[in-house]
Amino acid sequence: MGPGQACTWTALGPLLWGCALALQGGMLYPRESPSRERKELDGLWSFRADFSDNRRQGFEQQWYRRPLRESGPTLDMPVPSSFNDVGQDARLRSFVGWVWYEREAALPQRWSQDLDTRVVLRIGSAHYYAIVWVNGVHVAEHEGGHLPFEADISKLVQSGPLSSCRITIAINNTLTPHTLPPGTIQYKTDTSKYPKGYFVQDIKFDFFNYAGLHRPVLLYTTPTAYIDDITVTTGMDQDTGLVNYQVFVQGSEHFQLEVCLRDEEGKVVAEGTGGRGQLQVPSANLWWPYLMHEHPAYLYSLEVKLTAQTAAGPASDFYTLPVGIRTVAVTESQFLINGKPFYFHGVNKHEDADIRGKGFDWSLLMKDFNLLRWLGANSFRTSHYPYAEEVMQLCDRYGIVVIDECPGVGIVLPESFGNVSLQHHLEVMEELVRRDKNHPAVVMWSVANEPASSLKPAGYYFKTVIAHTKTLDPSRPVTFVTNSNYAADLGVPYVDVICVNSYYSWYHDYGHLEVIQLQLATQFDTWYRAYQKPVIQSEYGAETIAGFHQDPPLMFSEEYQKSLLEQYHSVLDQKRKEYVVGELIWNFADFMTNQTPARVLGNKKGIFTRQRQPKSAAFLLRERYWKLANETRYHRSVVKSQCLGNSLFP
Ligand code: GCB
Repeated sequence: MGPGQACTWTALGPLLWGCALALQGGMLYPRESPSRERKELDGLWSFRADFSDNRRQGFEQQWYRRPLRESGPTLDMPVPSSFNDVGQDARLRSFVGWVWYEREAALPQRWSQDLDTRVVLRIGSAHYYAIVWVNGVHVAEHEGGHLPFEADISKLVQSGPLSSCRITIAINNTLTPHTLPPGTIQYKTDTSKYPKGYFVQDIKFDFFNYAGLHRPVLLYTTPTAYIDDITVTTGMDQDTGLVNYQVFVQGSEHFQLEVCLRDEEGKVVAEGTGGRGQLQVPSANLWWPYLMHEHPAYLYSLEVKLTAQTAAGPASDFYTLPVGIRTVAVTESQFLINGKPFYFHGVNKHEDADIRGKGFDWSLLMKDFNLLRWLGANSFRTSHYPYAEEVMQLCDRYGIVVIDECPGVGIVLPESFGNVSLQHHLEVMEELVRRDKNHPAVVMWSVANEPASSLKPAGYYFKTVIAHTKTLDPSRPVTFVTNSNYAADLGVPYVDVICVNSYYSWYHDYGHLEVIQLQLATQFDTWYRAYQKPVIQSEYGAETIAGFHQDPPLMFSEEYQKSLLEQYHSVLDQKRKEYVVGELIWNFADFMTNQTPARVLGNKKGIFTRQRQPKSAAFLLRERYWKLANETRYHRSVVKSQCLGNSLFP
């Protein structure tokens, strides 16, 4: 399929998406093993934005056919990173349309010569729509900026005497009413005010639409007969852990599978054969959240070995998957992990930082996890899109519980509730579940944030998305996030847990902290009375400029943020004894948004600055979270054992 056929380009530029993706195969994270190799392609890529009026020059001149530098001037662009904030060109910061990335990759000789090797190109995230060529040949297309996609490029790299391959990726960040998240292009046609052809991208969500190759790009190999996917669900029978596994194989009809589960010491605790089965682990170590057990986040290793008959003879493939044994359940008023009540005391995050925008960065990731643990946070929501796979792996390893959200944010236009959008939303949920289903840290799916779900089609729309998600994964509850103002929310009846955002004394009754307690108590009682489901305060907070001080507290000062939080906490302390099962602050850190008069260099509701330095509220929250952890019966000794060096528990 050529680029012209893939999508419909309006005369003036941005895209109307018409391409439905058929989901094929698994999306196992590429791990090295005796049968698999990886080659990272991070670093500097050649880059060129297509500034032509219709943004189509790159396709008209087929920039993918030759080295990009031969098409015109290119920039050096780091990968992973957003392209927006790296340079000094204001036009690039707000660019809407196609940008082109290119890089040559030198291949180990055996990859191109050994015909029993399968070579795969994997792109962790390309925001928003991507088309990929290798040596000028179209190999993949993908819609959606927060989930990985792959192309099997073996035939291409094995078809001639090649020692390298040229990878070209064209990426379009245009959002339409049918993308997730949605957006619209507004054409400004008044020539007394705007130059000819002028347009801007309008979005209804509150974070900057960063774009580019945001996550690692890599090549990896498998044998031609290979382990394509593994699905694991876990349970408990008394103190025996149950690990149900299913393994999918591609490339051979004649094969054997052996699986073995090892504990953290490397000891084999259970073994099995065949494509599906149940492993039983006597006296299992459960995967517990951070601060809930003296040994949280216990991970076993599921080793899968495939032995297949291929035309060239027998071949083996090995893949090792970390497995946490845990259960999740929801009652009328509780969220249970391993049968014990779990209270979410955590944060909402964004993938966002200076210069790199949404680009993945190990140092930033470790800093964030160190801050989360310093704070005593046991959970976060991936507001408002799936985060990098490496983030999810760290959550598994550190016991940070995740509400895993899809990019269904800013869905407010009536067109965004039609069949085209619905179909795409279902596909995104499939991609998300396929990617994250095996993470013990993920305890709930969130299908959207604050959609305009009082609009008539919203009831059917969300009923369908939630039901579909439950079919994809019957092992986890499903939610979507509403707002306290949306009394007529047509989606809420279908969720398992009610997640509600509210901004009392911020977007309403500005400056009047004294009304928070009454309004918040009313909010909780109203939602609980209507549905008898556990409730999470999924967002609350106040805009705060670090270093602004006012006593008595005034809006935007650190004191106001602290006082607002304290008012919320006193109601949360009453209601968590009844049916409130969590509180997630908005937001972990300040983050970039579109420029508007209501935002001062972005959203400043972070308890940390964008550079990850604490505001006063961070210390308040830290004290609260450690106390919450300490109060719970099961946690007491645990918190003591994990608080070495924590002055709150000397
Ligand atoms: C919300 C949204 C979040 C915004 C936040 C705010 O309700 O879910 O995306 O950033 O409010 O600060 O206005």
